[in-house]
Amino acid sequence: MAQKFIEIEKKWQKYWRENEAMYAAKDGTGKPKKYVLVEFPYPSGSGLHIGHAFAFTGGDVYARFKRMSGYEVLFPMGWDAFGLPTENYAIKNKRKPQEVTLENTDNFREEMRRLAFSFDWSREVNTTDPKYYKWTQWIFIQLFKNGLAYKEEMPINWCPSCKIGLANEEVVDGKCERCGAEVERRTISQWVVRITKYADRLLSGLEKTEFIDKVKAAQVNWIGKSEGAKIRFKIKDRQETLEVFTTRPDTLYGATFMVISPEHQIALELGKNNQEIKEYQIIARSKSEMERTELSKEKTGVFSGLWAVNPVNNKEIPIWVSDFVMASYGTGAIMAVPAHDQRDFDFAKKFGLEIIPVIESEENKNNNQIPYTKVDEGKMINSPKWDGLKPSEAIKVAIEWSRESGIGEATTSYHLRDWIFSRQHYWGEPIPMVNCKEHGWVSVPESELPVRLPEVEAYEPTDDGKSPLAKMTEFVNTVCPVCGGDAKRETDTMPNWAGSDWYFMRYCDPHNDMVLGSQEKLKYWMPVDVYIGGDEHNTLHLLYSRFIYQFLWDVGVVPKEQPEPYFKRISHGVILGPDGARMSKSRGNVVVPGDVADIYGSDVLRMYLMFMGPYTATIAWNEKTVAGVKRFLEKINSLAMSVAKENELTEEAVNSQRKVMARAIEGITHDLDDFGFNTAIAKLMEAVNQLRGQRINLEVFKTLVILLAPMAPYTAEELWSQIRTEDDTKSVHLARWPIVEKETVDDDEIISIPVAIDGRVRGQLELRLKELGRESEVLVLAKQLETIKKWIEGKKVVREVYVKGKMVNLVTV
Ligand code: ANZ
Repeated sequence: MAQKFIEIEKKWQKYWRENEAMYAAKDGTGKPKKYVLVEFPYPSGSGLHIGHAFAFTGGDVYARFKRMSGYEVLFPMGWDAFGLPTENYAIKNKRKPQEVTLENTDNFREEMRRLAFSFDWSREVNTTDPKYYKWTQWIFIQLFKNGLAYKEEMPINWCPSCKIGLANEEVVDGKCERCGAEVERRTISQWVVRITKYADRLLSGLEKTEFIDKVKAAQVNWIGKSEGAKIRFKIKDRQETLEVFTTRPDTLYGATFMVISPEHQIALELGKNNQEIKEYQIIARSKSEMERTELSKEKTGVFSGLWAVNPVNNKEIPIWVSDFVMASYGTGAIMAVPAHDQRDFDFAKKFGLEIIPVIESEENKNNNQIPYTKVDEGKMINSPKWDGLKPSEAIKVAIEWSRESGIGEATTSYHLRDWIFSRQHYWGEPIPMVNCKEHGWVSVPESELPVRLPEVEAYEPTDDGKSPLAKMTEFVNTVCPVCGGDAKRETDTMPNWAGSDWYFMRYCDPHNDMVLGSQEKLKYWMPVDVYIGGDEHNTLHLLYSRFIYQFLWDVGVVPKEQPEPYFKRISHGVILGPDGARMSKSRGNVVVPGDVADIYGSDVLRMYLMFMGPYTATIAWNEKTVAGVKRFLEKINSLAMSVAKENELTEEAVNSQRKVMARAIEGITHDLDDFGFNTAIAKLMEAVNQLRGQRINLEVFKTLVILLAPMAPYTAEELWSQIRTEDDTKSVHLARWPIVEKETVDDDEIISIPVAIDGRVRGQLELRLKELGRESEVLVLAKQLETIKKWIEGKKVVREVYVKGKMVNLVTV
């Protein structure tokens, strides 16, 4: 058996390779389009891992299914190849990252071909290809020209082991996400991208997508929009005021002290002459944000010596300096209300500060040890101006009062920070900027792009935190594009996110040298209909790429019709080791897809991956089920021997077999549409069991093979080659996805067919099964739909396509 599947795989790989066009997406055909995207991998030296195989198989089954269902499918692949792991590997092995990348991508591509992924290889992209990163750099220049990229001295998270600055997002529990080393803080001059300007757009844009709730929530939480007020407190014996951001102005009477962050302007000033504050600031600087804000952390702080005046009752309250207040959020200062905020409570307890409750409810009446935080229950007390109100009402009254008194106003804060875009590393896109004494930072003229990454011998990160490019004088020294005088190039490179935040656009028009993608092609393919990826990318990658897309939309690079890049987002599950734990080398529970394919063949691997459970679930590997899937494919193979000769079966027998298939077609089509791969396979298994032991009608068997094709492409192709007749397509993967034949079911059953305008579904047409064949009538009915009329009004319909029983597409100009 083993020998046989290897032979079959080789044969069809060769055939598919020679006929690669069958999987190539054609631009702007009359057919409705489906853009199916799976996150492109970082091509590591260890080859495809099981998570890749799982993610890509799901995408592939769906893409094949949609292709067979009459869609023009774009299912591309490429390489997110810049980044530290390759750089580290190359340094260790004294090789060039360019060479290592080439080897790894070649290896990945071969492995993907072996697993029969139907990618359109003519559109392959590689983020490290100068032809590609020319556009990554071009996007940066547009950000700069539009005031969205600026250089600033920023305290950054510094990983002493990777010798690299990390974005906040790359620090997990105070440790470097990649290597686990304790992260320090350092201040260096960095390029920063103003993503915060898009905070509201990134929120409102979600309404135009069909992301599942979990993904939307991840985006919303990350942006962290918070409605509240700014309130200014007088400082005793000083001119300036201290402004705080609070979401709870209702608790003003309970504000018994204030806290400023160690980096607050006032603290910095005091630190110059106050040794205690100075030392506190030095310690705070070495702590990560996570460490500082953690709720359970023991509170520390220093009294500033200053007093503020609570505007609501003119009470004098002390101002403290503490690191649990962050400089970068709100105003970097807070009014502390220990009776109703946990951190303030802990702080007050530690330093013996006053605690005044201002909300009373059933819940907190007898227990003042736990700060009461709710806004929708209880009533205000000890607050003469708004006693008796519910906290939520008092918030409004307090804001109004502060506005009238001229000491405050309603405001909104966001947890989203600007995006630090500089990395002090070699293996990334050079930032296309030049510094001139006279003209400051100037972008490289677009005609000079790409700024190529010089190929050099040594590129180890340096201890002083500078990029290795800084040592390459030939690269560094250049002329100012404005005045022609001496100037120096930026030597930092871009973060890994840069290449991956727009790659889905490049697939639409991968070879265009003039623009990053033509309007026409972007208009046809965008948005991505389904974007498949890991949970870990539901926040940052999704947010960054949505931001870049929205920005490019604003500057007219992408067509106005598509304000969001992704329509649906599917986050697939994680495959655990056979022991139920996360796969890891140290545990020795890693399952390598290539090894499984060696033993059982690629189809078994694919089918098992899809059958083991819901696509979105986290499930442990189970060798027994692999064997079960293998037996199933053997069963289907053996059914081929039972195909009946013409007229061998009675009409009744044929009809009963057709009924079995009708049910399978309906169920499997529905499931695949919903990414229910495991249930689709279960239905296929059920159909096979019902047909077993009989002679089988040829057409019925063909249908079975077509239904199998997306899941087990080799087995289906081989069977098809044995049974196909003259009228059939040469490859099963070009065959039409079956629809339920009308005589097998009730003629009057109503089914609903999507009606698309220029490839985008705009309505649904309800038809009786017996009407499905009447093409001209169907087209007329489609155009009369209320939901469709408004889209074609004033336009000319130049092409009308009806894919029987599947869909209508109207092409307009
Ligand atoms: C008084 C108060 C009373 C607060 C109360 C909360 C509860 P979110 O919801 O995350 O926006 N805060 C403001 N700026 C801060 C900073 N830079 N660092 C640390 N904490 C800061 O949180 C807003 C609340 O977090 C603000 O409302 C403020 O404390 C605190 F019963 O003000 B509050």
